[in-house]
Amino acid sequence: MSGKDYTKMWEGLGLNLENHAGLLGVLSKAYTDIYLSQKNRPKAMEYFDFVISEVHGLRIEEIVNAKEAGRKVVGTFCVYVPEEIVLAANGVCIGLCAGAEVGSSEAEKFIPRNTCALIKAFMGFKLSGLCPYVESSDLIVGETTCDGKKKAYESFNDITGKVYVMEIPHMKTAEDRKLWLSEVRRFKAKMEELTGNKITLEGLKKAASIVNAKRKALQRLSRLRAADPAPISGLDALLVNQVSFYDDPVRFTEMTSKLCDELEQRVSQGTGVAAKGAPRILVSGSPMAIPNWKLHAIIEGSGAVAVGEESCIGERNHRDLLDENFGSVDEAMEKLASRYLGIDCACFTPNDERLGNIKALTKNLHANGVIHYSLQFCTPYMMEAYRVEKAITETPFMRIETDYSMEDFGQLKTRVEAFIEMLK
Ligand code: BJ8
Repeated sequence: MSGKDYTKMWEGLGLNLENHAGLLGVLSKAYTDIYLSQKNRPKAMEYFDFVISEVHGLRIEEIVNAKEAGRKVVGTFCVYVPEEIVLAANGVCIGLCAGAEVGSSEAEKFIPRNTCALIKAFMGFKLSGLCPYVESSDLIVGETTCDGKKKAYESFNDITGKVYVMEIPHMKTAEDRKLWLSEVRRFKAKMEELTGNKITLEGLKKAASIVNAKRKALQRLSRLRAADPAPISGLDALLVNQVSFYDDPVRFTEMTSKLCDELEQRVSQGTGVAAKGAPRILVSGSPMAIPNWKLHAIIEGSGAVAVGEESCIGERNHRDLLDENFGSVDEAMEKLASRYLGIDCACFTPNDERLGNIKALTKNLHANGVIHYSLQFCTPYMMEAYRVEKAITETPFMRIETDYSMEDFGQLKTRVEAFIEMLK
């Protein structure tokens, strides 16, 4: 942290100060052990180190200041929620997914034990008074993607009183597209009501260019990871993708572009984070929210490099740009609906696009192994892993199911090491 004392701000947000101090201590230790111990990191990662050190400090202060200036804060849990609409209403959009095992016993008073770790974590963080993002949100947007989230939002609304749910269809027929377009329009109306600001064509154009610029910077980062030797570790690239959900989008784009400039130089000089020819792994599946760095730490601690994340905290979030060629607010809604319905979440059936996307990514990133990662009890991704395995015929494949605890760390490490050994 910057050394500034944020206690008053945290108190004002209603955090449990004792629990919160414990969480920051654990986070800081994990970050030092996993991130700061890496060798040969790009210099531009210093910015992201700083962001993490201030993730509950300076960034929250910025958000609190934005609220005082009259802006509304919208927390989201899913990449289907159109960020452009939030920005066009002059709102602040932040991702709320949580990646640490916190407050499970509290969460289990509202949801079953066999719920995925991500859902348990967002309930647990709130119930333990640990999440300044949830506390600063004026509106929390949920979605009807998987059953676990859909039902957890009912309890989450009982607890917070600020949940709004978007209905996401589970197929992509013409009728589903109509339903989704009407949901995008309903969300626009909700944002106008929340903020008191009319969403205009000009506002949407500006928002589209901000969000597309962020996507382009992330796409550039993704392409640079195709080089051998890889110019950046998977851990660092994952972190950049995680930060993209929290940071101010314009500043984030600028700093990610700086990182990419440095990576381009590294590629031209043949500088990498691992030796040329080191095994290259594509990680595919459930999202990895901050501070879930477990699998990447295992992969990279075993002598391989994670070169891509086929995940919502990764490719699924930035692969498709919004078509900015719209001439009216209604046309913008249609383009938004179409762009967001292109996302290939395992909650859809059928979801064949995802299989093709994984194959293309494996080829483009020159991955020589695919590790399919599902959070335990994440039925959509656990189920779809079987179809992915059948589709990935030319590349060695491995399926992993785990949660946020460290109990299976040793067992996973043994399996991943054996897999990587086979790739050499
Ligand atoms: S678009 S992946 S962000 S829903 S891990 S809570 S799916 S049981 S997070 Fe997701 Fe949107 Fe899909 Fe992406 Fe349910 Fe699975 Fe838990 Fe999950």
